[in-house]
Amino acid sequence: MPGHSSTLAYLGLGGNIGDPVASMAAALQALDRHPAVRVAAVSSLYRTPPWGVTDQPDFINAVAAVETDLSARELLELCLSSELALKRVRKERWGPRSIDIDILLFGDDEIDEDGLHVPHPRMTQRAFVLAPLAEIGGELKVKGERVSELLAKTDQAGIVKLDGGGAWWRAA
Ligand code: A4P
Ligand code: MG
Repeated sequence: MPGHSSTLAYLGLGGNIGDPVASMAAALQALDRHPAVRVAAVSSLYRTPPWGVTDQPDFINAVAAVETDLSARELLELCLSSELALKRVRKERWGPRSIDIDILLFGDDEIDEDGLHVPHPRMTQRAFVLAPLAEIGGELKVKGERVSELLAKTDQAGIVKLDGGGAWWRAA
């Protein structure tokens, strides 16, 4: 399509029930199979202490960059539908919150609509988002500040980058 430009979006993935790595890998594979989405880069996996409600198991988190011709709203709907499909599959075995997918960034867009806020409003305070994001996009700016600088201001205690690099989602 001449003159058509796709958008580079960043997704935050996380889970702490069942087999979050398998769920996150399945979600990224499903997104990559969509004709209008290509997974362009994926961070390592990180084991992260629970943020917010701390009385729950550690999370596994990662960030993926996807190149897409979809609108932000369409991408959100695609993410939510693959979340739902995975939760439905996992529900019998492991419980309901095996995976969460957030749209962190959608190009340089600033979106404040019902049910869609981009950049993700809480991402600048969350080391479990910023650490994997810095790995694949440390030079990106969020509301004028570099991701690597935002990360340096957060509490990274207990966050562990797991070995194996960014290929984990293809193997599962
Ligand atoms: N929504 C609005 N904007 C967005 C966006 N940019 N991306 C709406 C995705 N969704 C967006 O999502 C509920 C609704 O938010 C969606 O249906 C969509 O219409 P949600 O993920 O259930 O909740 P939330 O409002 O996005 O909350 P938030 O802040 O993402 O909190 P969560 O998801 O409840 O947090 N600790 C660690 N270490 N690692 C984690 O991954 N995750 C959570 C869950 C808590 N603590 C964690 C982690
Ligand atoms: Mg969320």
